[in-house]
Amino acid sequence: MSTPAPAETSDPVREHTRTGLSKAALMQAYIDNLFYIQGRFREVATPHDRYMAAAFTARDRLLDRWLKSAQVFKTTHARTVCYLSAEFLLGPHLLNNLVNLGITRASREAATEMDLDFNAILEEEEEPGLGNGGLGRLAACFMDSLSTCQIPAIGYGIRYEFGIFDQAIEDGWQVEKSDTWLRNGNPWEIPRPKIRFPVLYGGYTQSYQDQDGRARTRWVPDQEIDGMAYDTPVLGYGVGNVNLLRLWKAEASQSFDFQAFNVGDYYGAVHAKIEAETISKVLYPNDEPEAGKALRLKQQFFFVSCSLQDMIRLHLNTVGPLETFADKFVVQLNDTHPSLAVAELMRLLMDEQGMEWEPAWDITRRTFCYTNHTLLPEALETWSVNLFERLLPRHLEIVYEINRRFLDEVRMRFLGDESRVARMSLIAEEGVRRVRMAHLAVVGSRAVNGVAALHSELVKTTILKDFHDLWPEKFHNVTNGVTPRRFMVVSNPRLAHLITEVCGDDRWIRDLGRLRELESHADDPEVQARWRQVKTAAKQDLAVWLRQNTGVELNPAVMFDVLAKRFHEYKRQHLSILHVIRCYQRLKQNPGQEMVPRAFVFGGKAAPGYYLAKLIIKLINSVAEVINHDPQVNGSIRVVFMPDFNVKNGQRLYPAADLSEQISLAGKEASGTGNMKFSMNGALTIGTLDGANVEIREEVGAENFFLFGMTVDEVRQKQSAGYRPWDIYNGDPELKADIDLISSGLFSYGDTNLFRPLTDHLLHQDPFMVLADYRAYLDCQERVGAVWRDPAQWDRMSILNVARMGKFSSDRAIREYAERIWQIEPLPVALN
Ligand code: NBY
Repeated sequence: MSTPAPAETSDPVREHTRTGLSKAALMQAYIDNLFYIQGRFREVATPHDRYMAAAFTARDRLLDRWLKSAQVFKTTHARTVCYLSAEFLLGPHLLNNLVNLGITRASREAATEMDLDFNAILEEEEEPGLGNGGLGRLAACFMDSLSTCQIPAIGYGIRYEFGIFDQAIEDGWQVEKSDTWLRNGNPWEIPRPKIRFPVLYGGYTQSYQDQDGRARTRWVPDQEIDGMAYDTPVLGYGVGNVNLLRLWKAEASQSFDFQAFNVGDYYGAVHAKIEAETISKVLYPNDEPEAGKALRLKQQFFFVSCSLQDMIRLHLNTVGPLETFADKFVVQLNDTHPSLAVAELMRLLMDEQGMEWEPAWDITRRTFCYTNHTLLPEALETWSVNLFERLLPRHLEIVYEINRRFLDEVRMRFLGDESRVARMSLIAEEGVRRVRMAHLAVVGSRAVNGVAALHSELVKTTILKDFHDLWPEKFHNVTNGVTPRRFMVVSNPRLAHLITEVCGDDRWIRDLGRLRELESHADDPEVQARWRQVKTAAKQDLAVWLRQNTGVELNPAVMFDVLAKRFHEYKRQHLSILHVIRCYQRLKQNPGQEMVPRAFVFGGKAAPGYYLAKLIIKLINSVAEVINHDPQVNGSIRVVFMPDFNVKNGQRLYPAADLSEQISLAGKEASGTGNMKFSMNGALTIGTLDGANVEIREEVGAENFFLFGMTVDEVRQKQSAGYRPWDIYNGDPELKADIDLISSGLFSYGDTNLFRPLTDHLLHQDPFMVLADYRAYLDCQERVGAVWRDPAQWDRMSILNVARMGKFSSDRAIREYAERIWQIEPLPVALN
């Protein structure tokens, strides 16, 4: 038995040091780890040494629970969720693990007693940025909730050596810097050099007959690389359950390597090694697919193949025959990025395990479920048949065969409807032939879901309508959620304490519906005063950080109006900057006028190749430069761009926001999750009827939400009537003045061309209808200002927002997946 040392050791001091949760045990553990792992005395330890010693101290306590969980899962043959995702945007581990272990206070006290700066130790951690935005962060929230909800699970993904780039702002422009998160070592992962699988690419296929005379296919690849596992334990909050996040690193195949060495080709062998390692080298920094990137397809196949081989190995080792594979595992595909898994499982079952098509297909279809995250047609992933064939010839054959059988079914059901057949085919035939990954995912899955109610409806009626006609029962909604541990307890401890005090206990942390207790205190002046103090303190913290990192000073007494998310035209950061420009012009024209003072805070990264998104960042910084230095404005408006919006910086932002901007064009944002994070921290939302905004408004009440803008239907009508942004510009003098001010060169040192690509695009195309919603947005901002003038009213609304956010815990989302989609029950692991 691989029980950890403590249970068996006869040395009580040692036992205590590795697993004990008291202040004394933590102090001893820290000193031991500093000495035995970092090889340092306290006198000469660097800040990084101190962080590592603290991290190992937390990790020891996770490992103890992890082994217990593994034993329980193994002996009970537990049904297991495998969450396949190309991204896991985890954020810093240390404080989150201390919270989930329940030892934050003891750790803080231990640090104080040893004369260590606890916050400085936390700050030292470099976050693993293995994701782009919402999709990757959702996977991380789900890992936290899977463990907290006691669902046995494995997260499978890629251990990118370079995660999402670090963003710097130079002369107002975004500049990308490489993210070297592994440079100083990663104390949270455990390398598993023996858990390693070959991954094959290229070559050709052959037909042959097996011993029983059955026709079989053999794939003769021309490249083989290895995937090696790195495991990170993920502990749930206040439970003994620890799940596994298993990320794959690409390495040169050992067998390939030996071959090359044997023929004396030393340089060739080293070259092959470098080439193999590029596969997990870097995360693609796009939040939409980039066409034709062979390395990206290789990455997808790489982690999918390793993960499925690992699952088959686990199944054969524990349960037995593969016929029961779909009873043991359910595999959730996080978008189409892992959808090659459908073809790869078929290949493994048939070519490697000798199964026939029908039983293999039956298992495959019972194993997978697929989550869609986008409605934008340009963001639906496709791969050219040529590239697909060159890298994965065997999988293309399998895709063709799945398609042949599938289209027969469609023809049978919809006699004579050949245009439907063409629409539904896994292969798009117009132009260069392409494989439609979403169609592969739907055909190969037993459940398909969208990520908010509106989005799931639109999935059924637009992009996947034909599939919904065929299999209505396959379609589900599971509205996204976020983890209240990281986004409330970890990032906003003052608010968490206040809530615990007002609610009477801290059970809300695992049962977020209990926040409803706050409702009856929403009008209590004393609670309101404390609520306001908590918000102001968070704003002070943010102001200090922003001053140190950007030089811009904010007054914590003014409204913090925050827009932070990836930069994309559909998210309409430019709508917000038009409002900023409007406020500025009003002040200039009428200096004496009463205006609610605001600090506009922006944050977010743009894909490095997305020119317009980067130009919008430049515009924000240019507007900030002018406004912040205009003495006539006298501090009533300030604009600041927070560089490098990532999980760590998000945690500084959410607690400090008064107003949360969720202003995408209706029908474009699948769900949004930042909207939930802001609202949970007491920000009021100004937003459109898009994504999860709709449900947030339903929950908090229409009177506690600032709604503006066209509905999905109105957007459609306007588009089909022929949308003419130019007419709107000419019909609204204020709008015209705002755009003209940009064109005038005021924000670009007289250069009237710098922002022209943006203004021209708005005036003549405006695909996301910024101009159409401009007036409604300004009017709504007026209502925001009016409420702000009445602090008691604002505080009441803020308290009610938090009180009614229970639905948006990722625990609720995970329970819905578990019950409706995965058919899996919680399996508690005792906490000793
Ligand atoms: O997923 C986001 C949606 O835009 C957002 O509305 C939703 O709340 C969130 C979670 O469901 N999508 C997203 O973040 N997508 C990506 O980051 C992404 C990354 C890579 C690629 C495509 C999308 N890619 O094809 O490479």
